[in-house]
Amino acid sequence: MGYKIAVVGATGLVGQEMLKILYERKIPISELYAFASAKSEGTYVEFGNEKIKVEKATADGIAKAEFALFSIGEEISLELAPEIAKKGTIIIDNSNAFRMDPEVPLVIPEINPEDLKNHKNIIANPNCSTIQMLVALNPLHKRWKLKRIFVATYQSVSGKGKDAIDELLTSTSAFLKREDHPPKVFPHPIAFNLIPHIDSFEDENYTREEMKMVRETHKILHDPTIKVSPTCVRTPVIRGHSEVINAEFQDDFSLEEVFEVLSNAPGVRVLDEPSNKVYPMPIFCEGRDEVFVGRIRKDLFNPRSINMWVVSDNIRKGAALNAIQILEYLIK
Ligand code: 2RA
Repeated sequence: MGYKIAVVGATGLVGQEMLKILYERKIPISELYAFASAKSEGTYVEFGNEKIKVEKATADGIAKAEFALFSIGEEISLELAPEIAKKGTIIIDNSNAFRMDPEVPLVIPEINPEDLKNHKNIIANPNCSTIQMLVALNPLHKRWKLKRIFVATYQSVSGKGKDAIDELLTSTSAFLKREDHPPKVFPHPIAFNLIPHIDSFEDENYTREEMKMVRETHKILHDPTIKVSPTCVRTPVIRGHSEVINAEFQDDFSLEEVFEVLSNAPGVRVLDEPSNKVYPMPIFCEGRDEVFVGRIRKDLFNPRSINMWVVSDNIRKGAALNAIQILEYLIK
């Protein structure tokens, strides 16, 4: 017994991670389809020891599957997903296309799996920077109620895809050889630099990436009163997003209680032994499922606030793994 599953965007970083995780977690599959844009048609992707031929993403093709994991970009999701959903396929979409649609559940399985009950064949996967922030904060929110979040992200280039990784590597090498390497993927050189600009600018000079963190937090926690103050920054790191978080709660707590709650929280791993130089870092989180939390300490001037440093593999828990955990809920 198994399910007919399609990975749509199978040649991208997230699509390939989805195939890897489907295999690792032994998801029961009777037929596996790989779809991508026309330029990858006829190429092959790996699934365990098998090679799967990539088909061009079309509504009729994808509708052969019972479940379709989409990571092919907002435009194609908007074009294909509604039609495929009408044909009965359940879509878990990793793009921004449907996240704020009131008819579409936006789900982090550790937090709001009950929202899956009311899906209408499209479910949205949240943005990577929101997922890791909320996996770390929700257990504390359940105990002491969040009032305000200040967050600064340090996002790796892989969040922008394979071309962005290539740009980091080639521009780093060019920089070391003192050669010119004008940026194509990023708005400024990324090698040996930080770019406080991810996605386009919206109202009030916040970026779309920053506003995703605000709006998605409100939707997932069902609480539009939580004040979220984000700044998103691209860093010359290949994989793994990091976040500095200062969170203020409504009720009193001790630091020992925070450690206890986080140590027992689903999907969280506390790495916090400053005297032994133990704290999360992106190079050690690559390929791991957990959201890593460290540098946990009380705010010096506000006893109801804490500071922490949160790191996670943005391609895995920030995208592919979260989608497959949603799938696991649906087939359970
Ligand atoms: C990024 N958040 O890191 C995006 C990917 N979804 O660019």
